[in-house]
Amino acid sequence: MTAIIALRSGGRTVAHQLPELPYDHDALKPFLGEETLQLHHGKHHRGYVDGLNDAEARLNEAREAGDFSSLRALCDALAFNYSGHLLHSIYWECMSPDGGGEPSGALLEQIENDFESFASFKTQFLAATNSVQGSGWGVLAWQPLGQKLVILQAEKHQNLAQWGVVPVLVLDVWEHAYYLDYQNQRTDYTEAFFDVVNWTCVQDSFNGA
Ligand code: MN3
Repeated sequence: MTAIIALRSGGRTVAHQLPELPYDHDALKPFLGEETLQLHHGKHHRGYVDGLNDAEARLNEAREAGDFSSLRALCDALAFNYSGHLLHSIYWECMSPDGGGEPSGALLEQIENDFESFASFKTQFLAATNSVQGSGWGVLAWQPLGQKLVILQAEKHQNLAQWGVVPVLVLDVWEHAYYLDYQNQRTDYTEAFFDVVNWTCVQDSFNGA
C-alpha cells in the first residue's frame, strides 16, 4: 500500500494516525542513525499528526459556532500540518534498507522523457533540494495537466507547492532530518539518500498517479 492511499483512511470523524515506520529505527544505518529516526518519526511527524487533528477539531467547532474569526490561522495550521503529515508519510516509504540503484520500467522511461537521463534527473533533484531556502523538501511529482514529472522545492511543507501535483519521491531537508548524522552538511545527506531510495515504492506511486 502506498503512503498516499494509507492516508485516505482518515475521514472527517476519524482522527489521523501516525503511520508505522516500514522498517526498524536502525535499519537505514549508516545513512541515518537510530536516534534521528526515533526523533524524526516519533516526535516531529507525530507533532504534525496531532496538529492536524487539533486544527480539524477547531475548524469543526468554528463551523458549529458559526464563528470564523480565527479562520486565517486555522487555514495556516491545516496547510502546515496536513502537508507535513503527507510528505513525511511518503518520505518513510521512499526509503528502504534494500534501496538504492536506479529505477526501471515506466518510471525510468518517464524520467528519461522529462529529464533526458537518470543522471540529469538526479543532478537537478539534488540541486533543487540542496538550495531550498531554510527548512523544506525536494519533491519529484506527477503533474496531471502536463502529463509529466516535475521537480519542486517546498519551503516549510507547503510553500511553493503546485496545486494538483502528486508527489512520488520526497526528500526532507529540515535540519531535524539529518543534523545528528550530518550536522550542517546537507549535501552529504542528500547525496547519500540515493543509496536508500526505494524505487519499487516510487514506481508504485508513479503508476498510481
Ligand atoms: Mn521532517
